[in-house]
Order: sequence, then structure tokens, then C-alpha cells
Amino acid sequence: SPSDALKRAAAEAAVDEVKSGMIVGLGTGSTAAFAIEALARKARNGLDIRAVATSERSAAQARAEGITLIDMDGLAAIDLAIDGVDEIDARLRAIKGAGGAMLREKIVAAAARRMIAVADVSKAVDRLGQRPVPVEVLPLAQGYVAAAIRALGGDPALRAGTRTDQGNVILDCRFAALDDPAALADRLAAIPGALGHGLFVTEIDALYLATPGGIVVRAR
Ligand code: DER
Repeated sequence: SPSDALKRAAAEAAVDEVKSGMIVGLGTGSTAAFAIEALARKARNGLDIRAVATSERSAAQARAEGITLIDMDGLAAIDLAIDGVDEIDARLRAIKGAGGAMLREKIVAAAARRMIAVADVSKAVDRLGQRPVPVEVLPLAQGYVAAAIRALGGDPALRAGTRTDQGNVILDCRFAALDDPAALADRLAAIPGALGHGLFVTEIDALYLATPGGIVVRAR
């Protein structure tokens, strides 16, 4: 589909930043999948990299395509992370998590010296919040966390039929307006039992945005 061509173009452009010797964070979702494919091709042609995955799904794709995966538990930082977004605004603040991997995605994004978002033009928005903010919740806490989110003005909906790689549930939370994403991010993070959320307010350093006219690269 046309958006696949745009996603692939953004992903391949971002992968050009990967140099031998790097430890690379692999995102999750369809745009990130194109980045993993491009990276694997370069690795097969001699690019010497190791990677950490943000989901079991991305790890499986990376393994199948020959990328050397390492565990992250011994690392304080990685060099470069490439991941998709659900929405991203002009200040490179984003909503992520439609793919359910935002807990590990945020850890990898925060640990990356440079975090690149890759997206087709449909993800660029003037104002965040058309989409819900996903929150990863410890199952026993879901009733409490849903009430705490309602108290913040949110409308939480349990994402049916899914458990995250960590065995948790996801509440997709709609908010009337996201006027202050940083404040909401802090409030969500402070709820006991809310283990991760999809507001990426500070983590993204650059955006490769694929438009019909070509790739636009935005820096923070
Ligand atoms: O779940 C995620 O955060 C994904 O990165 C998602 O936001 C983007 O997925 P897509 O590239 O399939 O649109």
C-alpha cells in the first residue's frame, strides 16, 4: 500500500545512520519492521552491529533475518534506537503503544544516545491526542489504575485479548485534550501499578517523516 512505501522509505533513510560497532535498539510495529529488514540486509553485507529488541515480535524478526541480538540487562546505554510512532507533533512529542510494546520501547528509547522516530506523513499531527494513550498495567491493579486514570480526566478501555510480553494488560486511555503532555506523563507514571505508558515527551531526538515529496528530517 502507499503508506507501506512511505514507511519503508522513512525506515531505510534512518537505518543509514547506523555505523559498524553500534548497539542498535529495534522498535516494534510495521515501520520498525522495515527498519529491521533494512538493517539485516546491511548486516548480511558486512555492517557489524548488535541489537536489542523492544518486543518478542521484533526479536523474532531480527533473529530470522540474521541480526545478532543481545540482552539489555548488562547495558547502561545503547547507541541508536529506531522506532515508529502512532502520532508525533512538531516538538517531537509522540504517542506510541498501538503495538503494545511501549514499556520496553521507552526503556530502549531512553537508554539510546540517539532515538530516531520513523513515520509516514499520516502520523504527523498538530496536536497530540486524537489517539488514545496506551498504559501497561499490572493485571491485579487494573481496577485501581482505571479509577486513577478517570480521576485524571481520562477514559480507560481495556485492550481485549492481549497480554504484553511482560504478561500485563493494556488500558487505552482517551483524554479530551492533551494540553500538557509532560504533566500527564508524570501523572500516569506516578500511578502505582501503571508500569508504562505511550507518551514519549522527551525521548525522541529526530524524526524521519516520509511524505509523497520525499523524506523530511526533523531534529528536536
Ligand atoms: O506500538 C508502537 O509504539 C509502534 O511503534 C506504533 O506506534 C507504530 O506502529 P506502525 O509503525 O505499525 O504504525
